[in-house]
Amino acid sequence: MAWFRAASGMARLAMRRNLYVPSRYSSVSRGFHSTVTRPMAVPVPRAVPLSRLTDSFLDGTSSVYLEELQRAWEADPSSVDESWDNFFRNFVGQASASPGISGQTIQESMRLLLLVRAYQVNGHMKAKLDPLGLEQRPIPEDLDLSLYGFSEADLDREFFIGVWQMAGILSENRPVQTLREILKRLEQAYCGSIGFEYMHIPDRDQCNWLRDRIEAPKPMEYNHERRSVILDRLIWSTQFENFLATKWTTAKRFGLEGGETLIPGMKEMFDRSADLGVENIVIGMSHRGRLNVLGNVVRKPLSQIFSEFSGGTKPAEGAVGLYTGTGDVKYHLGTSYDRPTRGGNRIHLSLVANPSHLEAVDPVVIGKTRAKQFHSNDTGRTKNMGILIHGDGSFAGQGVVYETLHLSALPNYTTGGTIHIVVNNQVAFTTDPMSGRSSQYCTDVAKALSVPIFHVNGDDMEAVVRACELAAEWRQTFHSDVVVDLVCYRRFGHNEIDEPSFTQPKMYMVIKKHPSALDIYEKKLLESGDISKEQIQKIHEKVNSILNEEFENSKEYIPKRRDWLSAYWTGYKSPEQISRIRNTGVKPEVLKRVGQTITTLPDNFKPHRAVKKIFELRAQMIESGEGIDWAVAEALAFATLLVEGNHVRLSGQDVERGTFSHRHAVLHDQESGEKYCPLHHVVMNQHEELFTVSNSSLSEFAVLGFEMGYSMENPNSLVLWEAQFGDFSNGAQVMFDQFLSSGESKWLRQTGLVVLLPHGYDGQGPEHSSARLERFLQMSDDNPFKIPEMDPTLRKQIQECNWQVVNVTTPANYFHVLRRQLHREFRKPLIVMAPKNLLRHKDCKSNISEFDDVEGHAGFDKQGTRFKRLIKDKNAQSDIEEGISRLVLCSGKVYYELDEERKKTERNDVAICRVEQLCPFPYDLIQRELKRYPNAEIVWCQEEPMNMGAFQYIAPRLFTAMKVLGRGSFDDIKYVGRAPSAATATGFLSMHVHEQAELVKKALQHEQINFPN
Ligand SMILES: Cc1ncc(C[n+]2csc(CCOP(=O)(O)OP(=O)(O)O)c2C)c(N)n1
Ligand SMILES: [Mg+2]
Repeated sequence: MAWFRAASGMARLAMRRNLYVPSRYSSVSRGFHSTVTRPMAVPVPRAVPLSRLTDSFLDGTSSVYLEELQRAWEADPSSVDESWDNFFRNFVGQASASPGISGQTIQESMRLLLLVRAYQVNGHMKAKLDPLGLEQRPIPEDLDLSLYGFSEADLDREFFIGVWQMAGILSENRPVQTLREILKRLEQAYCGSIGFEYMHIPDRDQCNWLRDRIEAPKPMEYNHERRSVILDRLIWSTQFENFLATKWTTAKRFGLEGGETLIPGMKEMFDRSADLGVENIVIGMSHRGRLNVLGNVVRKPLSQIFSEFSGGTKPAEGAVGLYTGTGDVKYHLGTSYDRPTRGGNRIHLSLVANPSHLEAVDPVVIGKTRAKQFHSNDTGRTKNMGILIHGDGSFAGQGVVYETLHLSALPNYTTGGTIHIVVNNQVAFTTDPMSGRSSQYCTDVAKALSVPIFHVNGDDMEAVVRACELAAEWRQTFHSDVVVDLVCYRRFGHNEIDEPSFTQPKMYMVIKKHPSALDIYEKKLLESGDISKEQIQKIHEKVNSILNEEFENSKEYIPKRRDWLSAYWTGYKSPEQISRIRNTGVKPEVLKRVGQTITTLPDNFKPHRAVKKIFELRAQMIESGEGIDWAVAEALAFATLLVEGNHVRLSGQDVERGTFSHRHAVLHDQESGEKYCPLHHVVMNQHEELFTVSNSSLSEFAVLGFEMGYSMENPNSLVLWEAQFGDFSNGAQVMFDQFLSSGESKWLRQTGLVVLLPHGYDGQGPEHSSARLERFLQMSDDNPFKIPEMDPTLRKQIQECNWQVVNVTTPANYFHVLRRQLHREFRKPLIVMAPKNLLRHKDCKSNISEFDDVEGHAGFDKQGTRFKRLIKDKNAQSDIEEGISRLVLCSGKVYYELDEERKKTERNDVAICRVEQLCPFPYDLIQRELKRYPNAEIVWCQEEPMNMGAFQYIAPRLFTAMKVLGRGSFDDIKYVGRAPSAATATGFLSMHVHEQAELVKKALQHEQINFPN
């Protein structure tokens, strides 16, 4: 084994060198950007004398190969060819089993094996991927025969390559072959129209599975029937764009011209997937070719597409008052249809609506797919699949791509593999790949995962189909992601009115003369005699006449009532339909029973000492019905919803234990390390995913997107995402802006997603205090100067608003606001400013009676037990309290500090009300309190700086409420809180303590409050 140690030492050296020397392919390749600006000298490939092995020859990959071989031999000498058996025996000092094979033969064989390996690793670099032929990629040195000591003269010599326990060329029981034969096979397998990148996958079976297919003895040939279908599909794809271009010459449609083979590729991929058991496909894609996909793949009626082109999307006729939202541009809309497949199956396709923000839809699609799998009990994840279509620029550039890829194998996020297709038109708007990425391929980010990447020349129709089919087979076999990089071009500008030659003159000179993929395929089929000119003509005429017919129909097209109540959503109310307000209290016996379940641990379970104590305290809370804290209230909300048959899923960073060590939803046995989740045992034979709590990857954007997509599938699920410390949620800003706050309005899709944002000023510095409450309120769409209908029987205030923002101060109110999410006939996102120090605050406790539905107890208001949008002052109970000189309105944990200060200062003439629901604004309750305190000075107190927190949102609404009652104007709203600030909070604890004490003191001061001065 000495030889190997020496060789692998050299290999390591060589690898280390590779890390320091910039790639020599960097300076010339169009697609590969190097950080080195001046081209490096390119070493000339040199022949290696047969008799000498050098370190450059034994590079990292080769040494791994030999290592593999040696391991196989050590395990079972008969598993390698006799010649290798002899070879290794020589090195370990054993006698050869059959002398006779010369050292020379062995060395040549070894080199040949390394050549095969080199093609497997780097063959894609020589593949003909660019339809325009502009890409000048130097052929890697290790595909050069001379590197292995071979020359032209050796081509017809026979070589001994052995037979290996490996799929592909090396498994064919043809131990002797000419070099020419071997090379031909390798070139055909790896250097044609598909470049296969898979050697980064460590799993041997997966690599062998691929080798079997890639290195097949005969190139794949489609029969006449398949070819006719492929041609038909390509004609549809091509004609569709042509038709739109002629009818709407200047409309933006982000045409697929140059990448038309995508459509037949996708259709063949879907057909193959359906053959292999897929029933449902969720698709996410951006602008490029989206209309073509909608029309030709998803089968949205062409007349509808054309009608939308002519007049834009319109509200349904005659549907006065029907909620239409703001709508969106035509190339963003989603839809879903059932489509028959080639194999006679039916497949349900849904294209998820998306914003312009490229790639933002990726995690949403994956989350939706996962939810489909849960709700259809698709435990094998073989019936529901996600497909993402990307652009080359955005795939390489957008971080959410990486974040989404990294969800792919996480137990609570996996969907059993997503197929990614990159429509790689080699340009992003006006930007060349050189300026757009630092990697060789736009797909290199996917190499972080052990998944194959198929680069395919988009002009080779059948290669595209092959790559797409192979991707479908891979996904169904290995249940992991796979990438198809469709290398094509963009025939016109970024959109139809853009001039591409301003920035890519040379490329567009080539494109102008370049035949379409359809021309190329038709020519190929004609030449092969597979199809006649007349047949082709016939298909063209058929497609043309259908397109024209549909165009005529589009003039009469009347939009139907919007299809937003899809699948599980039947019966849910749109914003214009009143939904009854329900109570959310739960029967005491149910509370007791689930309470016991969630506070009891199995006898043999050994929790951490501190956790044991926590659970004992929790059990006491349930037993006595007193002092119920935040964590127990949350668990009770989850448990009671589960008992009622709902699904609950909570995800986010460290949510299982809880960032503040308060939740303990998952416990760890201190001896065995086993986990126990009490909420998994609430109902008999509970499905293991019915309650899901899961620590997520350290991502905000993708994880929130995932949960967002998840929540949209089925209304009977409470889906929650918790942002660590609240403040980190702005890493997912696009999700809040583009999806959560405006998705219903743009796309008429509801979600009841709950976002938990820990919030509160307790001296932890600027990134652990704010959660940016003001942003959520600023995005709320309730009119600050109009009081909507507030009568409980007619109230639609929440339905009409884009989302709800609450800052809750009692465990019971938290319990009700969570339950309210599902106990209503519509769904609305809920932003919760969640507490931190209230999690353990002595006064932040609730009595069990505030959770139950029994009449006559403390929590039972006039209307019953439900979420309190406003909590009135705990002292003043009469309808009119004339002796109160100040009404302090506040929200969140500052209440407890104000209450403490009031006690201390004995200011019994000050009333403190908590606005628990900030948005939509509880006008009715605010007015009730204003009336209760006719002589009170009105103060808004917050702990955030003036330009943050709720002040800017509250002020105009409070003013509107006051104006109607004749209680003054804007000037009569006194602000108490921190001064305006750039940073959300001070980083100095002492400063924080000082500021906090000052503002609390000021809210309770005897003198009138001067504001703004
Ligand atoms: C996140 C984001 N940033 C910027 C844009 C503006 N934009 C629209 S298309 C585009 C280029 C996209 O290039 P690519 O991903 O290659 O797709 P292609 O248009 O070439 O199909 C850009 C930058 C956007 N839509 N989204
Ligand atoms: Mg592009």
